[in-house]
Amino acid sequence: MAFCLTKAKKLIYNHLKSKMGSLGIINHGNWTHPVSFSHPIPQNLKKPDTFFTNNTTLFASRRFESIIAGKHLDSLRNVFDEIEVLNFPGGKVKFTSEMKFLSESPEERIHCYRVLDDNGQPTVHSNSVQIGEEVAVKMYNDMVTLQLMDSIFYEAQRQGRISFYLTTIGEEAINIASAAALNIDDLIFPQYREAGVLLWRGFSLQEFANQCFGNRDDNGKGRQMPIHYGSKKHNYFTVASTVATQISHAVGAAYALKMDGRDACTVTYFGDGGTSTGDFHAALNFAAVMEAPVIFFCRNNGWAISTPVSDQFRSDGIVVRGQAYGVRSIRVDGNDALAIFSAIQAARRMAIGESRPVLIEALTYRAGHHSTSDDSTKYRPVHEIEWWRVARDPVSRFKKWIESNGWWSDEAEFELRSSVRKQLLHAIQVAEKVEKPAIAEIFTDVYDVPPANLCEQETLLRETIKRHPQDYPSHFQFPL
Ligand SMILES: Cc1ncc(C[n+]2csc(CCOP(=O)(O)OP(=O)(O)O)c2C)c(N)n1
Ligand SMILES: [Mg+2]
Repeated sequence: MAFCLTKAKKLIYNHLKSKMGSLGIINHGNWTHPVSFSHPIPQNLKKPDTFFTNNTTLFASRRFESIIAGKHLDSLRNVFDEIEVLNFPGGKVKFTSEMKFLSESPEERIHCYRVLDDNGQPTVHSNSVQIGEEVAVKMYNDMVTLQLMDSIFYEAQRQGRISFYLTTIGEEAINIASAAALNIDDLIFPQYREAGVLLWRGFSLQEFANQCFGNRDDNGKGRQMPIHYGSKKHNYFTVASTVATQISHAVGAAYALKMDGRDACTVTYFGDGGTSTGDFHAALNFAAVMEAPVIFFCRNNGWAISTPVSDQFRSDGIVVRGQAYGVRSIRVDGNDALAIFSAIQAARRMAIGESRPVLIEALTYRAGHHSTSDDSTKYRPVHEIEWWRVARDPVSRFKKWIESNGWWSDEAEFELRSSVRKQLLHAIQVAEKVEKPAIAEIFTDVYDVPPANLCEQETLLRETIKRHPQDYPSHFQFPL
């Protein structure tokens, strides 16, 4: 094991060599734990490297009864006091005589990177605006489309046409700007509040509607709850409800990309709540050690359903945990599309070019309810929600910027909103009319040979349909 003595190495080595023999006369009688010196000093201990590595406590906390051994120990201690830096396993560390505990919190919280101010104007010293008109306008188009999709699908759920829905309100910039800075070859491992990434990649409104209605054209064959999108074509892994399980998948996939020498990284999205799971920590550590090209994108929106971040952790958010694991990290304003774009672009370059993980913590606020199963006014003030919705809306902030560049107009706004609304209503009407998938599909695609319990469930379902045919659509009849 590498164990360098950076100061007075030679001196110590010689000193130890001369003292080794006398250590043999130490009285072991009162030692509380067995140590390796109860027998003549083994050959390998004559090397100072091994000697220090295995027996540092010998000089720090053991009590020696032998006066002779005690004297030797004192003289060795003096030598150690001269050492200022040691290369411990894991790296060099400086010694200090000051006993100082690390503070539980920094004096100042880590700063938040932003490019646009609240009025949509670039901050004075910012030179990060590298987006041209075409990309900027597409970004705005997709943010508005995401907003409209959320409001129309949310209403569809309220009307009982779909069983569940979950919006991205307040996180449109996170969705679209991060997607815009990536390459289609980069693999996405999403949580569930990143539908905009898929939208940016070309998943059509009809495909979104098919998934939410769970019809025959849904990629998942209707076997998942609404909003659990997935698309192989768009390199977007299927959403799993189990919070944070995607994080470690992204690390493994990133490692595979690296082994294959691919010019791509993986990106995994998760919320503040996701970081309260063991998966997050294991994934960060694994990525750091394996130098996997993965971008960890944490949407810190303040809430995990009704649990505020103050009940989840006491660290300065998520960004500091990256450093704790040896992962390069940045905190960005999650309501500033340009800051997100720049940070992701730089993170991608580092992840692939330097083969390393990068963590981005986007600070934002979940401006909608958690889902259609939630009423967030029961646990947070309405005026707080309103303030974030109006004063901090990421979409209108970005709009101000494209307007001030002369890339957007009121006419374009009107045209966009009415066209997207029409497309969405049409998509819903179509999706609603498409048949449900064949019921036999419930049992396919997972096992090559279905296990006994699955066969048993299939038999039970057959019997139930036979007994209550009126409760099932006609095409659910046998054979399944
Ligand atoms: C392993 C697991 N634990 C708990 C849940 C229940 N659950 C669903 S969403 C959620 C909150 C997650 O919050 P966060 O990660 O911050 O994402 P956000 O909803 O804020 O976008 C919880 C606890 C779950 N789905 N999976
Ligand atoms: Mg959250």
